[in-house]
Amino acid sequence: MALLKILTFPDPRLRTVAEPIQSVDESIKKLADDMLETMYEGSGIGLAATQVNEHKRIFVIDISEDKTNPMVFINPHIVEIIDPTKKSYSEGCLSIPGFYEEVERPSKVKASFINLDGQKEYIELEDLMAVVVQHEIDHLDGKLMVDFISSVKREMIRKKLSKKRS
Ligand code: QAP
Ligand code: CO
Repeated sequence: MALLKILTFPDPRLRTVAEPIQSVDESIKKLADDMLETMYEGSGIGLAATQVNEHKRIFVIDISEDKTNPMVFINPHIVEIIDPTKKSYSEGCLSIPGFYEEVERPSKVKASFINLDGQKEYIELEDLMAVVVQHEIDHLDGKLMVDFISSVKREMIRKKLSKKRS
């Protein structure tokens, strides 16, 4: 296992659109392992490959209280918006350390993804799982939670994080 370096907003590499994964081989399993270690080390609940400068369509999450439920999503898609009613959640991001902002997203969605055994899965998501999965898929498309807040707030965050060294 290895810790990976997390890119910080406004690093332009966070805007890269990630490429689909062709086969779930050992290099992908190692990447997933390293991403989980990096996410736990940063006390995160979700981390997308884009954030560690690997532009492949994979993210890891663990929303369990005791951090014992790692999940790996490969080539994820939102296949259906089951309940389009927007729900607001105070989101954080390991690439935007120290800032939490309210973001509205559809409250219930159906997602598909490939698991580490290379099999396709479908799951219905609501509550925090729906929020985190939509947030992580956005990363793979080069989108960040700050894209959904006011430009005044976004520029303030950009200025504060630009002054810090990473
Ligand atoms: C995405 O984000 C998420 O500012 C995952 O100083 C989180 O794990 C989506 C973190 C919440 C929706 C709701 C943030 C750690 C972790 C920070 C994270 C920080 C340390 C963020
Ligand atoms: Co994030």
